[in-house]
Amino acid sequence: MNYFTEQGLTEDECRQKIRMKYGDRARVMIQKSIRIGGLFGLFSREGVEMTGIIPRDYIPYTAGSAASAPLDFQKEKEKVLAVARTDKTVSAQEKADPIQQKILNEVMDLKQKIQSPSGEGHPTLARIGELLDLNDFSPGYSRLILDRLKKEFPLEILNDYDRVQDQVVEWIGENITIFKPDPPKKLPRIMILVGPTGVGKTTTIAKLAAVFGPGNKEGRPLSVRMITIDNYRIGAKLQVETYGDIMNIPVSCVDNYGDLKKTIALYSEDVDLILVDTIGKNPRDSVEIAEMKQILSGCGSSAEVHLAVAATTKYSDMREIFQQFEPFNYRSVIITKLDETIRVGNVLSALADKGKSISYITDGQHVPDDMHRAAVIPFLINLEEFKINRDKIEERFPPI
Ligand SMILES: Nc1nc2c(ncn2[C@@H]2O[C@H](COP(=O)(O)OP(=O)(O)OP(=O)(O)O)[C@@H](O)[C@H]2O)c(=O)[nH]1
Ligand SMILES: [Mg+2]
Repeated sequence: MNYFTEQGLTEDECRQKIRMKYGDRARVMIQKSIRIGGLFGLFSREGVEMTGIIPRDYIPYTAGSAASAPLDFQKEKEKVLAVARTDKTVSAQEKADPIQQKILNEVMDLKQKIQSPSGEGHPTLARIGELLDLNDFSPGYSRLILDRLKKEFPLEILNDYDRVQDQVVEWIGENITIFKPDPPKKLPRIMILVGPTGVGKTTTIAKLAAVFGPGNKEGRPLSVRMITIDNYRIGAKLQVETYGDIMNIPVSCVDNYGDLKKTIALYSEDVDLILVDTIGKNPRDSVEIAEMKQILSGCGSSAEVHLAVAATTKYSDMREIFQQFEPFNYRSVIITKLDETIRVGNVLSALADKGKSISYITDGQHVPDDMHRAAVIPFLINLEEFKINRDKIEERFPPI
């Protein structure tokens, strides 16, 4: 009983109480603010609690007070320091003394704070974690960002929230890869779109046909042809043919390797670009995927395959789609239906996990206006609740 804990409404009141009870030699080791009095937390008042020790040669004023046994101050100090140094668990006897245990806990707590200069639990990290969650980034993606912050940023920089979040935005941008097509070795360039059902493949094929063909703003309108492998569904065939009629672009429908090969050979004479639309596939049906791959091999090895996925797809499904369409050896991903979601962390996490690049984004049903070449900036400016320094990111991620 060489330790004491006293409370008072003010620091002076508490110290006076200690002096009265234990004399001038009582040493206060821990002082903290507490709520005193009240009922169930109501009507309580601000107060002070002091915990400390009385040196061993002190003889207490009052018989029966908490300081009745002499304390080997040096020994106790060594004991506390030993625990702090080695993390050793205190013995049962030591644990039995609640005040001593309290002091040890405080010391351990301080020690832990000193030993975690990496900023573990720092409010800036907590806020960045919240924002990444809010934007639907995967837990793995968030963990990589937070670990990198802890590793690369000392505490004084973590205190500067704006600087840290600017850096996070930049890292997110660096993780986005934009597809750069190789200059075609020979014409025609063949682009094939594969993907799950209903993601917008046919609409995107029509948008591409319009942008490269009659609506080409980057040079002369290219000579474009559309081929659909979707020969079975009347509606699907009609859909492509209607787009073809409107744009005055010839459309062919085929359903096997031989016919596809012949059609490509026929067009190869005088065409710049062939766009191949495919039937939407259930990514889990590996037999259907293998059949489609066999038919598409009729396009030749120089054909560029692009995988279309809707931005609304959840992260785990998106990873599975990326995996299941791997047999097509797709060169890039087209993100469709960006207008139907405000959060893109799911998309960006899955792309980063699988190291995939993006070639186009589509954000509406209008042909051809709602399709754009992929770029980093639109993804960053749409991040929710991140403050975006537009000039800075535009300088950092110029259009390709
Ligand atoms: N909101 C929105 N809707 C889109 C977008 N792209 C396509 N759509 C719509 O999505 C629906 C399906 O589009 P399709 O182009 O037929 O999709 P698909 O992938 O060819 O479908 P399947 O051939 O059946 O696999 C249509 O109603 C389109 O108008 C987009 O970027 N945003
Ligand atoms: Mg279709």
